[in-house]
Amino acid sequence: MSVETTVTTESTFSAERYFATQPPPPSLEQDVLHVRQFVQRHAKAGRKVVLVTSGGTTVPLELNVVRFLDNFSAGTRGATSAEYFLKADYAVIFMHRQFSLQPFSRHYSHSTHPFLDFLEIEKVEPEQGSSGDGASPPYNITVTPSERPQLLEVLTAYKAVHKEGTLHTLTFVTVNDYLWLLRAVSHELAILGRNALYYLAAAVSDFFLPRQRMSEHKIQSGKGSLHIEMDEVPKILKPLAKEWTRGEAFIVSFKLETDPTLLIPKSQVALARYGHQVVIGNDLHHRKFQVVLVSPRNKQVDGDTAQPTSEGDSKYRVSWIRIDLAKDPKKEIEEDIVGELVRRHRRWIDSSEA
Ligand code: 9Z3
Repeated sequence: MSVETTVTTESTFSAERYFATQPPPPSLEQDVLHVRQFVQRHAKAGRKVVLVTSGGTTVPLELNVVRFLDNFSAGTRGATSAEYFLKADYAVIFMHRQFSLQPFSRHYSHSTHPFLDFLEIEKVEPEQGSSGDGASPPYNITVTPSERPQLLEVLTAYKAVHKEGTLHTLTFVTVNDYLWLLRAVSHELAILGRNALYYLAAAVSDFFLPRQRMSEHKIQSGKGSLHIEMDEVPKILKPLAKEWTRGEAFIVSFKLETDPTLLIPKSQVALARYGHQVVIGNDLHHRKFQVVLVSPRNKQVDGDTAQPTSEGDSKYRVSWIRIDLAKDPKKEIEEDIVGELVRRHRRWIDSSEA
């Protein structure tokens, strides 16, 4: 079966029209209730809260879904960054694609580092003279010595986060789940004003098939090519920045390109269009060791350290973050990205208090 897709730009949905015509996910109310409790608890404690979105959204082609389009993302950026935000004492709402990587457990992903490979079975010899009580198993499970230091570090951080209740997880699958959740969470985060940070690393579909035009059952093959006309997903960043967060929250979005020369101009276009604080440009093949932060020049937030740059439009500040994986293979670029954003967010909060 060959699939041909057509995109018609006239069919761009506004956010309002989108939410008036596309149904909310069934678990929305419950999800929002839990987010509200989480946000209120941390607002009371005076803690900053970050919403991290992570993983790719899908676009189902049928109501009884057999086929769907997917957006590329393993969830590494989001899951790794969430850990660094937790380390920086943020409470984290981790909104991720079901089954994509999660903070802490990402270190033991079944495909790259399966934990069963470094567990060992040790036979326990019964003590002399004891006949064994039959209650304790004759085996111990131990961790391969070379894996212990890392496991201890991950496990200690994981247990501390659990004890403090600073991580709340939400799940989406489709772009529709994502949009409804993002709007609802932003309403809950509004009570935090400038103490809220958005870190939008999820790879979000640009096109979708409205429910009203979806086939109920599996699309049948055998009739030649398949033509699907999709509508444009509303540009949600604009209402997010201007209305839902009332211009108070610090919003960071990601721009993914495969042509690196487009990173800075496309990031500038996004800032001009949506009016938020930072776009992080990353290209598919270099994303693990270089990204570019583009933001509107703002003396209060940039401080005097902002260096003039020859790249791009002078209305924007452009700063690259690069790491050298050959020198330090364990280094994660997210550590530096989060470190820089935490500093900028601090200045953003201080600039309103000044
Ligand atoms: C990103 O650019 C993320 O950094 C990646 C992370 C998806 C590249 P991984 O999870 O990958 O570490 O494997 N996210 C945003 C992608 C996106 O959909 N951006 C939109 C765009 O580029 C704007 S919201 O137009």
